[in-house]
Amino acid sequence: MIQHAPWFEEARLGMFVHWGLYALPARHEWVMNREELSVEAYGQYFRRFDPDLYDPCEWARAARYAGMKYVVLTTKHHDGFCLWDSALTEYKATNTPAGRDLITPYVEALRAEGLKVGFYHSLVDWHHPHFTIDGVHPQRNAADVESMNSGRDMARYREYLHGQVRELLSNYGTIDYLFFDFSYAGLGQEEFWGGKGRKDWDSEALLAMVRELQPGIIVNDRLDIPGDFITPEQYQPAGPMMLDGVPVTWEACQTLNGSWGYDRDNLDYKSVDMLIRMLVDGVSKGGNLLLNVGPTGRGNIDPRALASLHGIGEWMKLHSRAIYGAGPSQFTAPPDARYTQRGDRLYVHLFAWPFEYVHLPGLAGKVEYAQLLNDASEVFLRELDPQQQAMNMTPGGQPPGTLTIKLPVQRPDVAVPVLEL
Ligand code: H79
Repeated sequence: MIQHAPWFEEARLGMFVHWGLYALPARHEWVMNREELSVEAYGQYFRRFDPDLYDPCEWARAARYAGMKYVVLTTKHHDGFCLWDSALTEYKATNTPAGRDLITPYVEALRAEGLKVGFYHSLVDWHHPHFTIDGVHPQRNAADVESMNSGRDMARYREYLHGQVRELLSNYGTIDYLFFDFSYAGLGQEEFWGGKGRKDWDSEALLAMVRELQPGIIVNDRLDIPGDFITPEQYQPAGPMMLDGVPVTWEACQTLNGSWGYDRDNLDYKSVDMLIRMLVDGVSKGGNLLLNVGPTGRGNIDPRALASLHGIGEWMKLHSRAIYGAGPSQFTAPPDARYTQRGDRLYVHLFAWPFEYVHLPGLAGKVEYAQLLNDASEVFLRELDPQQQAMNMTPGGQPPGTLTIKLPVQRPDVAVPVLEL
């Protein structure tokens, strides 16, 4: 647990929002880099950024309906475009057709819905004139890279980075959460592609400033120095995450369809069932899920993403007490199931629906009462006759200490049925 922010692990589910100029090309937030668009070419989106449907109250309501407890918005992504009225750049929403600071209404909307306020801020900046270009591109040589970097001075970018973070943490009241993205020193092959890290950002000083401005804030782990929690990106860890043998606070960030920014033609949507299984899997291993939406260039969340959030909300309405404040259990779940535990309540999340019986190793004699969580209907704990078990007449062959629970034939019509013991 993060000592100064117990709310975080209690929350378990948050919403990531990737929103910026890349919503207009609508083909992944790395489009500037992937298609090697110059700052000039990318400028067409700056001149046309006109989010007439931007209503962060709607975002906040959608997040709350889905059972999310906090929201994290890209104040600036790698393209360098700023959603707030920074005094340190002209490359900001204020100077687009949007014509205003977009962060103020965002923080106000979250607070009005009782959600914790999170900022994402990119360390990488493809727009700033002093951010040095990394590495040797397959089509470039070292001399080209050096000439492209002539006149670039990372010290000046560093000053800009610190100044902008100071603005964000000074001008918008209490900020609960900060996600820096990202350091890529130490990934290997630095001699090939560079690799920026703590020296480039002056991470120690940056983090000290963050904590001084916002003593209650929690900060992720991508400054290339330790933070408050670690952030697996687009994968589910195999078990509780550990550092030097000690469990650490972690939060997986995941996309709906493989892209963070709005990606019109990407139809690789995860089903609601899969998203809920990912949430449950994470909580059973002690982690949070930060689930991303990428609003459109008009500022609304598109119907496909809204449908996912809605489906999650339907499930959370009935099952959130198996999620909020829950974590791993000391007991081992049977195949195709996950356990989450809160106090003396054990929750059995059934990813598959077996015929009649589910067998829970090691739980015999430990459970007083069991019910389906979705409708509080009792399910019977079954005593197995050892003689019949030996003859395979009962759903037996289970090792001693196994608790058997009798399930209805009809699987409850919810994404993931849960037993509460
Ligand atoms: O904002 C979302 C993504 O855009 C951003 N993080 C999430 C939250 C992100 N995308 N990719 N990454 C972070 C990691 C990218 C790593 C690579 Fe590379 C980019 C591998 C190859 C190009 C940088 C350069 C690291 C290695 C070489």
